[in-house]
Amino acid sequence: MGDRNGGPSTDDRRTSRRRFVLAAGTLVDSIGIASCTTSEPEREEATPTPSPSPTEPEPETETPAETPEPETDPPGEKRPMGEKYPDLRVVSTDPPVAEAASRETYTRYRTPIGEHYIVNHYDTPVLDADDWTITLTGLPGSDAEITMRELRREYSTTTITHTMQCAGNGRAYFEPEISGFSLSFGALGTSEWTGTPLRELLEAYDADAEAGWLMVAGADHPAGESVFARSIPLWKVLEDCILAYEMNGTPLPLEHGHPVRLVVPGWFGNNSVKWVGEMAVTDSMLIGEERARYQEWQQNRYRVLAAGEEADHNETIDRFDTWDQMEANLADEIDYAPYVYDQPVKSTIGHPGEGTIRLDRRGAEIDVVGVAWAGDERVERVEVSDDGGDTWRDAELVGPDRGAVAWRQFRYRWAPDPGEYRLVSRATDERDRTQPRAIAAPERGFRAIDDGDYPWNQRGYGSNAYLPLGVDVRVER
Ligand SMILES: Nc1nc2c(c(=O)[nH]1)N[C@H]1C(S)=C(S)[C@@H](COP(=O)(O)O)O[C@H]1N2
Ligand SMILES: [Mo]
Repeated sequence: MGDRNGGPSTDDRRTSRRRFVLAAGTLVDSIGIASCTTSEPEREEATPTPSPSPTEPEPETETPAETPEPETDPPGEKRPMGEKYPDLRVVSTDPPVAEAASRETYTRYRTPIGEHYIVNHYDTPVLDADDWTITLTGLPGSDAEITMRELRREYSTTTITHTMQCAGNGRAYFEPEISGFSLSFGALGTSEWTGTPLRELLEAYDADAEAGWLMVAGADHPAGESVFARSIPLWKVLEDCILAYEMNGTPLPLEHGHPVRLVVPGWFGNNSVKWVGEMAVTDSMLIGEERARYQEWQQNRYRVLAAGEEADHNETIDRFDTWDQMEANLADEIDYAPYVYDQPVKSTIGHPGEGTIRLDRRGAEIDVVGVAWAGDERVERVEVSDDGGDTWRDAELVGPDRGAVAWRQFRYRWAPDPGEYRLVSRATDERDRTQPRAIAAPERGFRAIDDGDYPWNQRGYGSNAYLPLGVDVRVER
């Protein structure tokens, strides 16, 4: 891919077309795709790239798409999504929703802005950073108005590499079909988010560290519509949440929350409220009359509801791992429907994608590469299967290790004979929890967990089942 923006970048590091030497065990930003090319069916006669033999040094592989980040000088430019983000597959234009169009996104460590999914429930607001303020209430003293200048100048600046995934990623694989944005594998990305640690800000205003929750609300709702707001437990806010104003070293693009968004590391994307306008320290989650217009997205929408269940409203809960809540619900240890918070362990193959691979000689190897993440937990292991999950082989964890909330890359050297394969990957986290097999039928409810499957749920949230995420590959010689 070329330089779409034409003009020179402000940051040479981003535009320099770095080359990465691929050697076994070397940490690379982009895992090279060795040996073979995946060709579209109609381009089958394309000459395959010669395969290196294992004893020869591997060729230098250019990063497939070191695309420059789009120019996003505040307040940025609002353009049709398909035009502004040609590497995304547009799922909806009103509101704007788009996911990574190609699995190649998951061969790279850092997701370029142009390949990072977008999920907006309302139209993208255009806000002016220069006179933007965040109202902070629920303090022992008087309410505060925080300017962008204060956020940038008066506290330390932190950068977090965070793997964000929409709770609806994988919704397209639910049967019966679920209405709502039909996202498959691409509502997932890992960016570097830079901003102010909320701990410092809250301490500066003497916020009560014993209060249970922080309410964070976006400014994107049209008049009269429910406010996009989330209640985040204060322990998590104080641990690692930031108010971010940069993404991958550039000012936040409009669609990603310009001028400021919350980032809740490791948790599903719905928690990372964009266009933050209001925050309040509270004793309970958003509930009751007082903030009636703020509750929809906290109490009703982002809940894992089995068929026929209704969302109950709660003042407080004490488990935040989404999968733990599902298990606890099944075991009758909790009586509330799970809230969508921490992400369960999952992996996604980046290469090869669906299609035909030509081998140029017997024994040629294909690198099966991808990413694996587990929310607040570390990934312990990734396995790959070429027979739809009947037999498994360990993949290597490679590339940067930036802590639990950022994905790991994996690589498996595959030496297939000609034939047809269903490639799948399965990750396991540090608590030995692994990906379920398939998405169960609605009738199974949360009992699906006992069968090794993922529970079907009304809004198609949170699936980490490995089978539907697999790729069909045909190998020819
Ligand atoms: N104010 C506001 N914040 C929001 C949303 C929204 O619609 N409004 N969408 C949420 C959802 S569902 C997701 S998955 C992430 C997506 O962030 P991204 O578009 O930067 O990838 O933002 C979250 N924050
Ligand atoms: Mo989402």
